[in-house]
Amino acid sequence: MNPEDNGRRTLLKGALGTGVLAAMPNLILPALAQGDKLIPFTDVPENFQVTPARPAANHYLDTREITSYFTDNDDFYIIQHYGQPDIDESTYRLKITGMVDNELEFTLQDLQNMAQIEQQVGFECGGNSQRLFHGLIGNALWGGVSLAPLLERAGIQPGAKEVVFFGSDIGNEEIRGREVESAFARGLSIEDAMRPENMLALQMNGEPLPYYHGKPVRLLVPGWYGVANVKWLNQIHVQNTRFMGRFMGRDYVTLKKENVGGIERWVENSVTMMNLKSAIIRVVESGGSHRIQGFVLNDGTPLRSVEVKIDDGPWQRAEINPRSTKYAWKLFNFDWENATPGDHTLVSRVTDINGNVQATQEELPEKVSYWEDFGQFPRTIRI
Ligand SMILES: Nc1nc2c(c(=O)[nH]1)N[C@H]1C(S)=C(S)[C@@H](COP(=O)(O)O)O[C@H]1N2
Ligand SMILES: [Mo]
Repeated sequence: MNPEDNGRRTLLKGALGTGVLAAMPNLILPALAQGDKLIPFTDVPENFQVTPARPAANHYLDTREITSYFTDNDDFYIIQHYGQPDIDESTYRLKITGMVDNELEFTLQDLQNMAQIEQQVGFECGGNSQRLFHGLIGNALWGGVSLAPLLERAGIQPGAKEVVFFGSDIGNEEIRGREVESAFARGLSIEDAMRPENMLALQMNGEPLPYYHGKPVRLLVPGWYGVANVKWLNQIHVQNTRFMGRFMGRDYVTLKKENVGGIERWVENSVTMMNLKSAIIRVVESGGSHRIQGFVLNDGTPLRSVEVKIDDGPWQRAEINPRSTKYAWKLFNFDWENATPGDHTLVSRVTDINGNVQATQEELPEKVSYWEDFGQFPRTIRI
């Protein structure tokens, strides 16, 4: 029995007053039952080890071990660039400043007293990669307050262009020979900031936001790469210039060759919405039959299909977990009939309703840099 599923059941009952979701079978990626066997990938080095989350360290998932729809709070990946500030909740303040009619300040209690919303949101780090078997991913049920009404209450002034979200974590950056103190921050255009799905999360899977994940308040921009989801949020600033801090202008900047109005150019852009991506995370054998499992993440565009290809065989349709909501990750299953002993290569690809197909590495534009690694990911196993 998966303890997390248990927690989810309690939580859904409490939060929604219904057991509808909980009553749905957890048919995708159940914990390994007795007699089930994880088939080892031959592309995972023997010394590949995932350590539990620790203070002031990054953490990723061992994707072979994903067994539940919501990622456990203690296991959800962690990326923090400037350490982890420990914020005293009793003195915590969130300020809204800059080009607004009313500058506002909220205590944690103020935010907790507002109308609360809940959303399933999964995301990945823009630096997630095949090298980590795509372990920088997670999916959770987030609770908190909607962002747009707060910005409306502050009253964004004409001429404003950008909303900047500052975390309370501060690092020393050397910029052109000069040491400066800099807070983790990201900017959104006014239009992007006003998306109705953006929220300030106070809760994660029914618990107060954990320390590692931005306690007490973080921004969530559903459908975007993780870097947009500013943790330990303490200031929202409205301004009339683009924000060009490290995590907008220097890091999390993709480089690729693109056709720009008929001219081939090298283009750099800050990572924004998640690209359409799927990957195989494990193969389970049970009673002689094999099941290939994986995940999909994207910007929320509905999917048409996920397909799996075994060796040089045809693309075959996988089954997508029906409980997945718009911004949650989508887990998929493929029953592999008559798997023969020996070495095999497995790959998945996802197609959305607009007909966008996940590209192979070779089909991607030249040098989609380290950031945004969303090509097809062939895996090798031995049966
Ligand atoms: N304040 C702050 N927010 C942050 C970061 C950070 O270093 N500091 N890292 C970002 C990055 S790069 C990612 S991928 C996500 C990771 O969120 P998680 O650690 O809760 O999984 O948080 C984002 N928000
Ligand atoms: Mo990230």
